[in-house]
Amino acid sequence: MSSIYYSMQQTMRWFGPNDVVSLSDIRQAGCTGVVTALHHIPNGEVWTMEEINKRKQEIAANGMEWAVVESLPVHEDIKTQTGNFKLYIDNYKQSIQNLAACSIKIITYNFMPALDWTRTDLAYTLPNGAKALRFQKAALAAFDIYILKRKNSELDYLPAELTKARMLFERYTEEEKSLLQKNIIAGLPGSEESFDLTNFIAAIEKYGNISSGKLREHLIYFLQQIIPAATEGGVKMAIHPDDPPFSILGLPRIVSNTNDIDLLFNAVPATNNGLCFCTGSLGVNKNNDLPDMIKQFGNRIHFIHLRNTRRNDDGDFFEDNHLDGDTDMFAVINNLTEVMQQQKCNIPMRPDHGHQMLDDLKKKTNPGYSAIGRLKGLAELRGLEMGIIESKKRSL
Ligand code: DNO
Repeated sequence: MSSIYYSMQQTMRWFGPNDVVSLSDIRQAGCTGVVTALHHIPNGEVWTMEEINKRKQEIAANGMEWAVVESLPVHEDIKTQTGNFKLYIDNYKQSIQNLAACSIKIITYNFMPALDWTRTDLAYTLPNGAKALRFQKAALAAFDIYILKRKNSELDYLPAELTKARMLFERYTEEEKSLLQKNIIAGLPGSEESFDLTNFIAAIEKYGNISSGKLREHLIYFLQQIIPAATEGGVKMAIHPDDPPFSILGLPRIVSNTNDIDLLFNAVPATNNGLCFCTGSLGVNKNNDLPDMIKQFGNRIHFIHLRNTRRNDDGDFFEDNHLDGDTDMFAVINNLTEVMQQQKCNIPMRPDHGHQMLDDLKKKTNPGYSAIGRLKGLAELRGLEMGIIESKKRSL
């Protein structure tokens, strides 16, 4: 075996100049790459080379590179194939071309209807006092049935879930009700949309006639349009899986498991049509065998999010320490290491989320994206990867 050993490029997400975590903090955490987006450009508009270069230079001035775009947003009209979707697809292609011309060659995006990632509790206190993000199914049901009052929503839950949701809702104070609503629909960090109750109802009504089969057709159409432009520019597109990986609030979800992902790759075979392998999202479904998925989709994994969750039998989960939880992080990194040697590349990885802990408990932080929790996660993951690589090298 050659002496070059490929390993994950360490990166962190940065929400731009207004982020409380600075580029210097990210560099001190040991990162060489930054994951960011032009959040100030409205969804659907073209990212110009001028704006891209400005951001790129700011990162370079801090001694790092803009390694991955996360996200280049897919306009809701594209997902529903209504309104100006053709124009938005053209604009999307143009943004891909502009990014390619600026040498930024990995783009993450998602195709989740209306909402991006969803949690019900952003300050779940762990026994050690740190705070984690949590998804509680009964809380989501309580929001759905009693706050959103979605038509026929009761039909989506089991009798035991309905009872739990009612009991929970009856216990909520007014303040807790509005916090729950805000957590679910106001938009978590990085989300492309933010809603109040009225416009959220309008947004989900647009999906009234869109089954998961239809949504998949829309995604495949979108891929057929954009992947040739990506291939031409040498850009790797990395779709982010659904988080959580199941349907919520009656909305279809189509990137949740091996079968879903396989359908997309079979429909549009170019390997530029790839995946952001997010262990935190996929790991919530106990039927997803993550180490196995890495083997199966190895040549399509263009970006990695490492995070661990712990679920219970009710369908709830919370974000555990990066090395604890239901995902076997050793097996995940071990298989990713194999993939990188086969593909002969260093795949960028970011520690996805982290607990709010230590000094960050006193600060106003972006939920999931505080500095110290991510620093801890990254340090642990980096150590685990080094151990795996060194043991492979030394046993040769
Ligand atoms: C949550 C993130 C998501 C992700 C987007 C990608 O922390 O993983 O916001 O960035 O879904 O488009």
